[in-house]
Amino acid sequence: MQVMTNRAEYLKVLEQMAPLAQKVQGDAMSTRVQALSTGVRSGELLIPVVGGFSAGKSTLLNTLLGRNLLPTAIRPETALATELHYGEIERIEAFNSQQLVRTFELNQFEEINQNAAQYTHLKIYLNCSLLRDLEPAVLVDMPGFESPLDLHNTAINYYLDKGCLYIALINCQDGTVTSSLLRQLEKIDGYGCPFHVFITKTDLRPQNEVDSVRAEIEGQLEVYFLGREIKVGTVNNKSAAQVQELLNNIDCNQLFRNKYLPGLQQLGEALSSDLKLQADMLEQQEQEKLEQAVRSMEAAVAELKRKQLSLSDNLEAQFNLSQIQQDVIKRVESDLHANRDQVVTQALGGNLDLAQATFIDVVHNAVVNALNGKLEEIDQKIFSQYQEAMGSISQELQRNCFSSVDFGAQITQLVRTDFNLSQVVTQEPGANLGMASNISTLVLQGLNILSTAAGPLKLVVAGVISVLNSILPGLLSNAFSKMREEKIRAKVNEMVDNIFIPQVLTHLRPQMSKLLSQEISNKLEVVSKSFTKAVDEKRSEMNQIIEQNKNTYVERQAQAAALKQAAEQVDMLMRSLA
Ligand SMILES: Nc1nc2c(ncn2[C@@H]2O[C@H](COP(=O)(O)OP(=O)(O)O)[C@@H](O)[C@H]2O)c(=O)[nH]1
Ligand SMILES: [Mg+2]
Repeated sequence: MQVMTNRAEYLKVLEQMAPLAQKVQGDAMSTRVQALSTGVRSGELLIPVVGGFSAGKSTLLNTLLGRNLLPTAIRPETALATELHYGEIERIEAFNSQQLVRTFELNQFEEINQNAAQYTHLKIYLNCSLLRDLEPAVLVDMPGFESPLDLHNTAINYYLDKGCLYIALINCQDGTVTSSLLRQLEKIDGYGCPFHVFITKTDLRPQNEVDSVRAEIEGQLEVYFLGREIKVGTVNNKSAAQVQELLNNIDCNQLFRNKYLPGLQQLGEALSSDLKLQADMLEQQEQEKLEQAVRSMEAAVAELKRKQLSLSDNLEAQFNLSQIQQDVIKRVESDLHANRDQVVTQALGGNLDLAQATFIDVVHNAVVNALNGKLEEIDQKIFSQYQEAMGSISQELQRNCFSSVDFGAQITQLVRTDFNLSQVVTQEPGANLGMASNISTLVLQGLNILSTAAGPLKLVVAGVISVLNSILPGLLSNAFSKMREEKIRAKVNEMVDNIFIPQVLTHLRPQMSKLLSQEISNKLEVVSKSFTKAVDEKRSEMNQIIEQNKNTYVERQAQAAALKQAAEQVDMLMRSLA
């Protein structure tokens, strides 16, 4: 177990922040400080081991553990995301969403696999020094990027989002990095998370071929990451020395800092500006102005609601949905054609399950690639629309009541703080069911903040995958029972191009526009609710200050001075962190 100086430092800062947060009216700030303290105190650092189906992920972890524990060579639908924890009593815990549903012995994997559809993820507890020394880091054995089961995908997406360092594996027999892995690495990198790439199964190739595959992949990564040099390591089922060395040198302190410092800083800034605002309000001599400010806040809530309605009514025009939909379908079509041969070979070889998994993987990557950037632009656009709405309220307030305070900026800062908090406060993987259901489970430590704002693509991708899962088995077995009689490969290819792929697109097209609008409506709702909540918080603070205005001006000035002093203390704490 590494000694975590950063954890201790952040906890100390949060401990000092707690009484300062209590000085602001209302308990929302205190609750935030508490929620973050809980997150920091119990925070685990997840290290997902990612890579395509059959890349050798479970085998690598078995080699590291020195025991043949995790099942290998299993079918995609039985693969469950599995956390590896240190624990004196060895066991496997099976979860369904947030619930621990059953505990198994280590040798009961077969039974777990048979019922895999019922679980979201597993936690294995092993009494071994590797895992103990790694704490608070936790290795996670990941299934391929897309499981045929929605339930499993919620957990997969959770880990893909929440890791703080990633180990990516590529089967050296593949020779290249797939586009899905590249996309994944790009996303990880975009979050500022480190990743390490290894080629696996190097015992199956002569050394010179392994070297050239490694050089090839390093070249590919360098091009993709614009000239950055990324070293690729090697492992096989006899030696995991290079991964072991990586694990020995993991800097948990640095990882911990990456994960928690930004949220802590945001919270500090929000607290400081809240204290200053309340001091200003106390010093305000004209009661009327405060009351006017409360009315402006009420107007702001109404304005936010109007904004949501007007954007929802014009999704198509505002966000150019049909163009996006067309681009996605076009991309899916061309990627399916490009990967046709591989799928046909698998299907003609009788492996319809594998053909289906490959097919889904291709569509998944196509959708992710086509939407890449676009939905983030939409996020930005939604956010700035709301910011703008707050801006006009802010101006009115500045004119009428508080010339020195930018409410719009404060509200936006609060919303950002809450989004970040919801990202770092630990939950069970199954809780992350995409935005729609998050809205109904807005409770985190008694605080109404959004539980993780589920990456930009999740709903669409999950929707597409579930459409494919429902139509593909029928289409595939139908098509290929006919095709096997055709024997001639060219003829089969022609049928795939002209009948099979168009059929898939026909199913996908109407779903795509439905999913896109649904995704954007959900985003609107989430953003609208967060802004409304922040405005409500300010309004209730103001009402409480108005109550206090029974006190004499001198008393209020003394209170204001105390608040300003608290704000300075918070600022000082924040400076001590940098
Ligand atoms: N020869 C050899 N086979 C391996 C190696 N790693 C994995 N395999 C085999 O490849 C298959 C898939 O491995 P698995 O660990 O289940 O892959 P996962 O799907 O990424 O977890 C299994 O049959 C493994 O025995 C390796 O280094 N050498
Ligand atoms: Mg596996």
